[in-house]
Amino acid sequence: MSYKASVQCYIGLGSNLNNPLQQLYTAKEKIAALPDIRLQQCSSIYQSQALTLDGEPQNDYFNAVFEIQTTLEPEPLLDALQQLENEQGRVRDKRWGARTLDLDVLLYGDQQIKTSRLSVPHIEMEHRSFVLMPLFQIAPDIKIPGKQTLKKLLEKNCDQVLQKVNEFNGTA
Ligand code: A4P
Ligand code: MG
Repeated sequence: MSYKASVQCYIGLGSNLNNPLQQLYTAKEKIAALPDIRLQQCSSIYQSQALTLDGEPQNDYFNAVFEIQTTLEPEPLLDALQQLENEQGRVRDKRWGARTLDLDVLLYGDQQIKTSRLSVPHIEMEHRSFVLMPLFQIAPDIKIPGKQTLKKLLEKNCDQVLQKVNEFNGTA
């Protein structure tokens, strides 16, 4: 990592294709190996039913959240994550379609970002217990800019069924 100031970020991981647990383990190794990123914390892995847009059934998802420190600006961070998605065989056919690996920028420091490529905080995160729960596990006091406390958001989404299924063997 260079001596540029680094920013604390949270990345959401999701997979529901081609051995999702292995996809997440591979993603962890690849993220930890990126030169401008330091992997600080990994949540447990949680399983949940796929949220879909078209009602077509999909395999269950496995989700997790990582805390990283990075010297990358927001869009170069997105580029690096999308390259990892591509390396793990991500095919973008339809929105919210099944995927080998999805890497979302949930939070980038305390910044609110709105560009053609990036909305941060991630636009859907406040409605998703499969994001809020793993985030709460590793950063219970984190502030989500422009939103209620994480605890309040979790209470609002408490009807979503989520099962903790695996660990990443502690921190990186
Ligand atoms: N983009 C904008 N903001 C961001 C951000 N904060 N992080 C843009 C990452 N990308 C961001 O994403 C489409 C475009 O969103 C990107 O090119 C980027 O410029 P994509 O990954 O290609 O497509 P997508 O993932 O299908 O769309 P979207 O809207 O990002 O979907 P989500 O929010 O990722 O939801 N059910 C369960 N149980 N668990 C899941 O993880 N995930 C989804 C997908 C649906 N159902 C799920 C889950
Ligand atoms: Mg995505």
